[in-house]
Amino acid sequence: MLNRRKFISGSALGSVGLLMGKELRSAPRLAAPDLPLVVSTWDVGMDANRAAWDVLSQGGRALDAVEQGVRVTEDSLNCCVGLGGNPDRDGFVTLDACIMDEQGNCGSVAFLERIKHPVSVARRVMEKTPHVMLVGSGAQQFALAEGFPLESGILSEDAQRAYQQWLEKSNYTPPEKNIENKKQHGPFAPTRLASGEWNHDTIGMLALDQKGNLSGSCTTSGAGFKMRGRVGDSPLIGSGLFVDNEVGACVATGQGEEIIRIAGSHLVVEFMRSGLSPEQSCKKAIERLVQCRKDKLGDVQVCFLAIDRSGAIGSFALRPGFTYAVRARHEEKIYKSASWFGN
Ligand code: SD4
Repeated sequence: MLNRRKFISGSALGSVGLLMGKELRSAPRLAAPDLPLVVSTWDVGMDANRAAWDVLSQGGRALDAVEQGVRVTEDSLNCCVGLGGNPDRDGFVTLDACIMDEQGNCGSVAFLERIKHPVSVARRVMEKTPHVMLVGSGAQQFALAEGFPLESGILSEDAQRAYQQWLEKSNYTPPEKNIENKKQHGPFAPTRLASGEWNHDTIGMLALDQKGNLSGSCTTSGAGFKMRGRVGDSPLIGSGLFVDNEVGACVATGQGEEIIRIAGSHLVVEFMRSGLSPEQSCKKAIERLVQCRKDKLGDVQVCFLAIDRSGAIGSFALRPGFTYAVRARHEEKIYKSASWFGN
């Protein structure tokens, strides 16, 4: 049963201050002269933000910033985003990404194999086709025609090791069916990594440029050892990402199936449209999920990160552990998000 007494209000969390070097609570609202601004999910967002900042600080466009920013993470061998990520259960890395600009233009790719920068392919879909989304071999064919190189498809060392380990049991257990985990930890058991951390196989980024225009991007290798062909929320406009220049923008990370069910990022933006702050809006979306799914949520994590058009930043997650990185003129910091289950 869900226990609402566990719901800790944002204001109570505000007094906790710095925790593990990360500041709890969302960043302060930035006055217009403090623009530009970029935020992204998880600690890996720090490096990605730097690349985005190079674009933004020179007066560049938010759209270019969010593309350049997450390309850094797609390139990195130190995290699971991009081709370095964990494969599906058949041993192939399949990538999902999307991008959206201040005019409602958007592009996305899903189930894309052997292409290093899905976010850039998504941008080409947006700019060079009459469509929003290309998937699988069609997306790869388009990428090749656009001059993206075909990569080897060989798994990274870490992914190879993880896959070999997974193959020992080949245990495909979608979170809501993970009975053992439920028995051990209750219906909202912690997520799966041996290290105890959520697997950061996704980065989502939102930027507000000097002109006050918003854009966002999201890129992922998706859930490790997923069924072949499985696509999560990350490439789905409205689920993994949504941008409305009149209101704000939101990006999601965590269990894609749950985020899709509530069209999470769009929902957060709509809450902002109704006058709620970014943090209140993220929190309302998590509440909606909890309300809809009750004890069906299994051991999943779901996290939202949002900014409004004036530069206010907010986040909220289902469970503790979600972090996000902020880069603005006077700050470069990782924040720890509040969550439904406290911190
Ligand atoms: C997915 N939302 O494919 C992604 C996974 C994720 O941190 O965000 N992992 O469901």
